[in-house]
Amino acid sequence: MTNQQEEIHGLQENRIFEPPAQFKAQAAVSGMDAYNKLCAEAASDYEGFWSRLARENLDWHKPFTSTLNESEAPFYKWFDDGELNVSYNCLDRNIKNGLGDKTAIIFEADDGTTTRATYQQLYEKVCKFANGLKSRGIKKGDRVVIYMPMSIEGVAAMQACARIGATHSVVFGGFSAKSLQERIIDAGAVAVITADEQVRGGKQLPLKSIVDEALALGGCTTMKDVIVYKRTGGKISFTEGRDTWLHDLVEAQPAECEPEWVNAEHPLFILYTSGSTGTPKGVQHASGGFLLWAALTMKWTFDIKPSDVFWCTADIGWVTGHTYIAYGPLAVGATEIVFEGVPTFPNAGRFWDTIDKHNVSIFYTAPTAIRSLIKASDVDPKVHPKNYKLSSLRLLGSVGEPINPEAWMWYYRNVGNEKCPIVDTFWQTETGGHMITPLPGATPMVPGSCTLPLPGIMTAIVDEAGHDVPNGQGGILVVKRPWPSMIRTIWGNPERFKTSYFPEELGGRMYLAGDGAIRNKDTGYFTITGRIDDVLNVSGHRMGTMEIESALVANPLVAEAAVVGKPDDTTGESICAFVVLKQARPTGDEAKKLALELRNWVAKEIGPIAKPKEIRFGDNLPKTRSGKIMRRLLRVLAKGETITQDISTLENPAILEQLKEAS
Ligand code: 6R9
Repeated sequence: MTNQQEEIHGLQENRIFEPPAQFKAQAAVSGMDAYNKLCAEAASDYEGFWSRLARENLDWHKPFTSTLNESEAPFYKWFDDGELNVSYNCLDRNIKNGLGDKTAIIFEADDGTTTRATYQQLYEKVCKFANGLKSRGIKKGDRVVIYMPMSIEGVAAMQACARIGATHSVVFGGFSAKSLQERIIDAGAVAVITADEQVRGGKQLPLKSIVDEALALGGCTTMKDVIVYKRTGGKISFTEGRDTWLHDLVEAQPAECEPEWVNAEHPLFILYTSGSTGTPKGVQHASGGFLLWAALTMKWTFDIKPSDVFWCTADIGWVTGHTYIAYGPLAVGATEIVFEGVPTFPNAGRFWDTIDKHNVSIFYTAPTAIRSLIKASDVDPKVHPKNYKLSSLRLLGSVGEPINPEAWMWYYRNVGNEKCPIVDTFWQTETGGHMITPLPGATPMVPGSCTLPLPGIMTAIVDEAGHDVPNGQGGILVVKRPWPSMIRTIWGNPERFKTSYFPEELGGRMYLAGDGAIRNKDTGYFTITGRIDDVLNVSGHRMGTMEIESALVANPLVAEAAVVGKPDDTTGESICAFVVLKQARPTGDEAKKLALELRNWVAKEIGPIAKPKEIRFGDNLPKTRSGKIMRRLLRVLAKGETITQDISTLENPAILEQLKEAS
């Protein structure tokens, strides 16, 4: 391995940070002995381990007798003769335990206005919402799309669906009408819950009109209801018979709603995520196993205590917002922040200011946010975290992409004041919750490494034939045993589930994460080296290169397109598109104009997050004699590096010169 590779893989990182003694003394999992004991329990009696945890951490309406059912593997079932309700476990259970007057949610609006809901108030809101949905004929098993801003109502919408056994599919508010329409059709949704507008960084942005546009695109044959939460009072149009204001829907509803008891395997939600090929996949999660892991990782990874104020900065449109906003914190009776705004408004001190304002004790964000705030505080020292108290913090977390050691150190020193452990949590939409992460009161931390799998999570690194590779040698990250919060299937496409996640090449029983990883020779610690498929990670958002390419070639001007990732200091990766137009290759101002047009086109087709940062025009793309685009060469060109690889199979070497720089 070259020095550069070693650096990337964090192998040269030899700084070790022990968990602070004070933290360790009070931690749920205290010390490596406690961690090892849990791992040993899982290793000696896997089902016994999970069945104990499921009994201890959830309230069951009908207790389960079967823990893991492997009869239809890889379609694994957990606790599948048990019955429960997720919303009951998040609300009623806490009220029964005397937490009715405890604050469940502190809503911090974009403009700094604060609204609170106690567990009792949230319970009433959710029950009225659930009754309102029922009054529209929405029932157990129906799919409901949620296209909402960050709000108490957004969380309540998810909880209300769970309460009546409807399966929600949250679509991130940044997705376009077309993406929304595709998801509504794929899920066969009967209703969309949305808001008139959303507010971000002082600007009002449309939501309801995008829903109108999505439905006008046609094909949403199952769709009957649009329910609209009034966030801004902005002007929107209303379709009689189809559209209802949320406040009208819930007004006369009773504040109690008997939960719908569902089987543990009942689909709690579908969440679309990008894969390497084809359209986004509807990742389906089950009720019991998902909630168990959401609750348990709140206790293990976040060491949640009754007095904590927990803040996960994700959006409910992503899996992080599902597990660590809508469900996990409520399942353990915590107080959490729901944040509407952006990290840079009114200035780049917003996170630090909000931590002080609400005495946040556990803060969970993405490396891309940290890196952009490092930059911002270099430019404007007033927003540097040292200008804030931040004394309420006791634990920091990171999620979404690898955190580089420099960003880790900055976070540790300046935000955590060298007193807070950092949990670098590796997981995915498909895994439902954390997989590999330090435990804050146990695991010695190494910047840039997500360290060790949680107890019961059987991760390994294998080669392409599925054989274990020794520590120190990179390979493919897999999980060798099923776990409760794992993806159950791809909605409507079980075949794709099998081929994507349990490929025959690996024996058909190992979960393929899609990431490369390497374990440290001495410590066995995992470092994630990035996706091994054509999936990009831009600001922690997953995007398939194929999706962006399809969007580009859907433009009448475009003949061909290839999209690759390019390392980016702030966003981790950025999107670089190589485009061949039907017309002659544009240059100068013409190229600039067309690049802008195509970027806006992609925003319209998928959403602004998928906009290529750079577009380069060529007369052709580098291809093999059999016509395959040589993406590895494009990746080198995107980085601005010289091609040193073998190009003997390349049909048209002259094209490389043309694609070297931005048009
Ligand atoms: C939770 C979430 C999953 C992909 C995953 C990997 C990357 C997430 C990471 C990380 C290194 C971490 N990823 N956390 N890579 N270290 N701590 O982000 O889900 O949107 O499905 O993305 O993100 O590449 O495969 P999702």
